[in-house]
Amino acid sequence: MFKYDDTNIFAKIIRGKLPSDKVLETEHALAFHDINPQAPIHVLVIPKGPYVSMDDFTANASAEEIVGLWRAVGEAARLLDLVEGGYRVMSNHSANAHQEVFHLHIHILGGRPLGPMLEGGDIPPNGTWHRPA
Ligand code: DGP
Repeated sequence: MFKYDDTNIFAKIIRGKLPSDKVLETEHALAFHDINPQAPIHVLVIPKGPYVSMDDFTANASAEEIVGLWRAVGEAARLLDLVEGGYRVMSNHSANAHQEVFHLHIHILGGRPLGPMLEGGDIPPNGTWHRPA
């Protein structure tokens, strides 16, 4: 897997070298608005530690960091008043998921009906893709 590169955009945001429109900051996590929103509310929640993606994080982060990140996801959604209307949480790991920034980030999307879970993309015709058993 990729080695963490601390010149990535989100590492610079954590260090205060780049600005962000902050929603929440805790000991282990930072939440800020996505620069290219895909929904009326589109926020990213990132761990402060140096983790490339969900794979790196779930393999190597401490229990405190893992709890801290997921608590921040829930807290950010509450602060953004998304609980009643509903929201979607997702994270892209590597090529098939089209990960663009190589510091783990959890997307929170909401503010309108979001439709089916996956739209577009290169989905193979029926019968050629099988859910893993
Ligand atoms: P992903 O494809 O999951 O790696 O999504 C990366 C997201 O990061 C994408 O929705 C746009 C967002 N993004 C990229 N650069 C910046 C930035 O400089 N600031 C903010 N707030 N968001 C950014």
